[in-house]
Amino acid sequence: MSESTLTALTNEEVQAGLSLEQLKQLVGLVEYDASSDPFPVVAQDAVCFVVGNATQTAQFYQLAMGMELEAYRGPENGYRDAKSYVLRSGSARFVFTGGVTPDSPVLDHHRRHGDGVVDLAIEVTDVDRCIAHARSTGATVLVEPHDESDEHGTVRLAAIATYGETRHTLVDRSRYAGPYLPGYVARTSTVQRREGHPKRLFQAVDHCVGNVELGRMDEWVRFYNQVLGFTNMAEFIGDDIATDYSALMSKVVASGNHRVKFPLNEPAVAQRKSQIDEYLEFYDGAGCQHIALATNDILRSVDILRANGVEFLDTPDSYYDDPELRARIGEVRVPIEELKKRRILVDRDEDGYLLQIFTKPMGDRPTVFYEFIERHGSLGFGKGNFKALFEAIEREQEARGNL
Ligand code: TYF
Ligand code: FE
Repeated sequence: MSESTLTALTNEEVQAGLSLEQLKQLVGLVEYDASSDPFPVVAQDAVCFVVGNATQTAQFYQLAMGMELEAYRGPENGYRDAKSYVLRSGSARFVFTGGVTPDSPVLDHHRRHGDGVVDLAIEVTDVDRCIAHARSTGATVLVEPHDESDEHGTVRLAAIATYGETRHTLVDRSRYAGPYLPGYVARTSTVQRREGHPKRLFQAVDHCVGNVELGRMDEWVRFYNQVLGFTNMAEFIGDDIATDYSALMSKVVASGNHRVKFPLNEPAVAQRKSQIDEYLEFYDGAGCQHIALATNDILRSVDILRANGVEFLDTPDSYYDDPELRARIGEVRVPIEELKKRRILVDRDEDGYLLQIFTKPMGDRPTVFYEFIERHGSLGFGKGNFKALFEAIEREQEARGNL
């Protein structure tokens, strides 16, 4: 394998002070040979949301989620239609857009879907090659490859459609040094970090999950296999879990370096209404269900997030008191009591263990939520927790009257 095909740090990771060693631990980054990859993916570039009020959402993500404002685009700099705020936490970049003019298409999107993810943007090394491959494998090209420039340089951009009204913008930012994208201006937070508040509550995006319509999961797995060259990861939720715990099926696809991981869920037919059906009903179609954020100190992050008003799913005491769980988990970095106090879940597989916790839906609709995950060798997604997790989700679903 030549030097150039080895996984290198992205600019965002360098800016965040992350090393390859840390990324192996945080998100399970692996070395791979990009030279034979038809669609070489560098990293997730941004998670782009449409929200009802981007101005206040940007404040919430600074105040409660500890993110830093990095860039802005809006009427003040010639973009009348909408306001967009770009926030960072480590290498993770979120963009929040809200409509300004009453006829903005952003507002049409929001009317239908509510707050949600419109774009899982992906950084690539060669936009034209990726688009040529995507087109030849049957993808819908929404935006043709083109350059956008300003005094800081040039980015090459294109976009392909994925599930629902979600897209993947492809970005080559190797010739660009400005704030986010041309058209944006640098903006820094006016929010003061409080005493004792750490620099960041998460360092990177670990995975982004898509909910797709009944019977369409395998179609979307094939899309990621054939169009983006993603490979299937071992973890999946099959019929067994679908009928025993919760009516869903799930498979995971990942980019060659595993920086980008996309689990895909579909509802399964069962006696009860699936959590995926609830999502599809309230999002009005397929879309991004949860974003998992990698942290190197989930205990501290959860304490601060809770104090900041973020609500997490509850886990019953019986989860922690189960001798089978204790035996399976063995030694983790803190006593189980510390996890129990915070309702953090733990799972172990042949590679190591992981700690994880899930928020309640973040907005008004029961759609998008977050997961916080601290990996210690495990490359999984918490298979051992599916039962406890799905029961917790179903308790919430029931409280909403949607079960
Ligand atoms: O990403 C995952 O696969 C885990 C488990 O509706 C999960 O976080 C799967 C489906 C779901 C919620 C969580
Ligand atoms: Fe997850």
